[in-house]
Amino acid sequence: MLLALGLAALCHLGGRAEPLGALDPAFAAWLRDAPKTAPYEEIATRFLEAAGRDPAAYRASLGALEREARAFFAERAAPEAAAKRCELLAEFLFDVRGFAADGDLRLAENLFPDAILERRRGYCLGLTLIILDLGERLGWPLAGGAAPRHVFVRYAADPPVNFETTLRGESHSDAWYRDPAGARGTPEAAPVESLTRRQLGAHLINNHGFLLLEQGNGAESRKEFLAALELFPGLVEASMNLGVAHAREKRFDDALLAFDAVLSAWRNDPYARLNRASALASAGRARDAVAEIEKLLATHPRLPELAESVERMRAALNEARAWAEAQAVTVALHRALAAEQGVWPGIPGSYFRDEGFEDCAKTRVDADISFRWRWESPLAGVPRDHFAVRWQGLLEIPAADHYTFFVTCSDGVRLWVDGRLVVDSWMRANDNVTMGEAELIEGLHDFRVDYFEYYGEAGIKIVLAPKRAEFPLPLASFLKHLRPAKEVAPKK
Ligand SMILES: [Ca+2]
Repeated sequence: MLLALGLAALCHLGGRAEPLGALDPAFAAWLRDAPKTAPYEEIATRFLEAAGRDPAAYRASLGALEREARAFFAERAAPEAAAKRCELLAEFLFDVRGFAADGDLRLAENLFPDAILERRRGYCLGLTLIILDLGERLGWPLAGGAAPRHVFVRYAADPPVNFETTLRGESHSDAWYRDPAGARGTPEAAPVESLTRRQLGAHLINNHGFLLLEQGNGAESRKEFLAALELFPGLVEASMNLGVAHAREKRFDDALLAFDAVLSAWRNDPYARLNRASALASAGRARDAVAEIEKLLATHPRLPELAESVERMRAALNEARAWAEAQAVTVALHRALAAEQGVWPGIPGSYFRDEGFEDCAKTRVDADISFRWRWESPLAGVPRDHFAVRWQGLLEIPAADHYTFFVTCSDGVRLWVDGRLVVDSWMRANDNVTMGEAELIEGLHDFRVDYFEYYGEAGIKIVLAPKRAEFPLPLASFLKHLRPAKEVAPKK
């Protein structure tokens, strides 16, 4: 798994590390006029100075590393072939010297080369800068390489050899970095290319800005994203980060413009679409947000961040009382997931040995929510009194209609559809008879029921009545769940 680079998302909240100061703009000014062959050591030195750090410590550590590397290569009759050299470099850095990749993008120590040398841990960009500096000292023709959201090392040879810092120096083809299948969310038609030194410097500024943004310093971060874009207008990551900075400060029009810039460079980029959809939802443009999610699902239904993002967006829409749109994003997500995983009847129920949903005894799939346990325990290992059940799965609505949930239970119950509380009767009562109503659109909805038994008789029964139907229907025919990895075969 590659480490993402400088990818800000609307979901991240800042402020856990020591506050960073803004970069001295002198660094960007120097990069603008620096010669094409400015040494990597000078880039690292000026970057550290601009960040208010001590470059002397970096240079001393790198000098020591260089001496060790020279001794290591001298013992091994240093080969001339690029691929072999890269293999030996990987062995030296990762096996002998113990360097490791650290995926935490919000940790400043993973970016600054002096801190990386001290900790022997860093993320792709910081590790790359160190290796470029070291390689240049050894007289090797190294350059930075860039794929979307990622920077790596390239040895200029025929053919060039790529050196993946986050995978212990493994060598992979450009096609591997491009990954058009989108399994890693790599945008279509995104280039894999070598970086000039100025472009590498722009990456450093962008990632420094990302740290500021994550710390909640939006104003200074935007200055750095703009400085990075001025040096390297094709730095799509900086446009993305700029959009996130705008969105967090509720300048949604500016944010949308920035995300559009990302999408024009990286067609169908799923993260730009997610950020766009979030910004639209936050701006109150619920229908446009749903349309954006539909587009995203068409190209990247398996994106790991998808479910969480949709849930957050749905919460925002529910809060704005855009009920239909909140349902629409959920139904769209489930349609895509169902096509991948399959939908099974029944709903998973987790049975707890307490009333507070803390001590789970068992999770099983229940065909219906219709139980009369009376004075008995619901299942082995769960007490007769003071227990709780949480059912969580899908509700398949066959046609848009006004639906009423009728619940009888002992004792308390709460019921949610697509994150919206529809039934709320959380109390001790042996004859708890309650109901709730909702306009529901067609499709697979999120469905959750929390139930607790206090004392005495226990049981719960839920039926569902569409306005058009003559009688309430058993819930069983509506209950579904996505097939998890491990599951017993469903009954019937
Ligand atoms: Ca009871």
